[in-house]
Amino acid sequence: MRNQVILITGINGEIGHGLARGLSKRSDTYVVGLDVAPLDKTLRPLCQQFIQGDILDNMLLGRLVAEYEIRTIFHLASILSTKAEYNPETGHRVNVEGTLNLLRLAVEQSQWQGRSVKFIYPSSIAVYWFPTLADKEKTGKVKEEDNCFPTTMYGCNKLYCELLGRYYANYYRQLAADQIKHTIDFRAIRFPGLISAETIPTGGTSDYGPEMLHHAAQNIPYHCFVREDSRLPFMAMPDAVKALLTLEAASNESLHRIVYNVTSFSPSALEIRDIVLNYFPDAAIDFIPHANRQQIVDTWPADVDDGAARHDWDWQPDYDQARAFSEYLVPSIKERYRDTA
Ligand code: AKB
Repeated sequence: MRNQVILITGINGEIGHGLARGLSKRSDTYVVGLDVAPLDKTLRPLCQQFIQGDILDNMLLGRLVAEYEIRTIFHLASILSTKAEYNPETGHRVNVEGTLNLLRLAVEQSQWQGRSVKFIYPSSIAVYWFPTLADKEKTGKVKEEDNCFPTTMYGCNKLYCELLGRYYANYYRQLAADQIKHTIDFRAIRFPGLISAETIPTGGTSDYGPEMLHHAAQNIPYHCFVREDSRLPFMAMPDAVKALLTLEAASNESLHRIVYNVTSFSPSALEIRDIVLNYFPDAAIDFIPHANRQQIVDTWPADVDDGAARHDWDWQPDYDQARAFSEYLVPSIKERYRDTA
């Protein structure tokens, strides 16, 4: 008998750390982690099996089908927006071809099991585009169906993979004589910038938020790569994990869409600096905008409308801006750097 498992790809990543911890609180979970890098030692107690490998390796994915009965896939493996801009073709291969491989694996699994496999996909605010700052400011909270004209490889990848998930869930092999009954139950969340106390982001456009805080806690001067007035939606990592687990657990009947916005707070970069200085008054933080990265930030939304998630699956962040810093980020980050600062 194969173990019934939850597969987390990219488990070593920022969301992966939080999700593995969140799932470990459930009694009946058997988590299989997959990552190109060796498993982070802090994750060892949280992951029943770990496979080091590449989501582009079809032989490896074939082994997963043979060895496990995968009930849910959290497909977190991705190359974030900034990193993908430095190598767009690699970004496309990992973000799109890798996702296609996992969608095919999920369909194959669902055929073996005779029931749908849940596929939970973290999309991003990177799918949105505003031509001018005036448009961005005038729109305020953007809805899921508006402004989806991404101008980064990562944003294009995320939008296309949302559509791929919808295809595999509802239209896969629609012309075949033997229509397959069960495929996948695809559900996606468009995440804002995420701030974790446990990990530091690598290669995202929204990284200035978490970087500023982590640098201050280590007494390292920080040159913020966006203007003071730059504004994006953000969320504390525990809320991102809450959103993934809540959406995964939601009944099919309650869901009226495949892709959902979620968010919590939308500070300007200057407001983040002021909050950070409040907790780390000696922090050296200045603003030296990187013109090209600034250009991306200016096209992303200042805020998103998460009304559909609140209506369909009772989404509600636990951490607003003040609580995120006072009760989660600052205490945990101070503890993390206690011996280094
Ligand atoms: C990035 O900045 O690339 C990510 C995101 C907002 O999707 N953190």
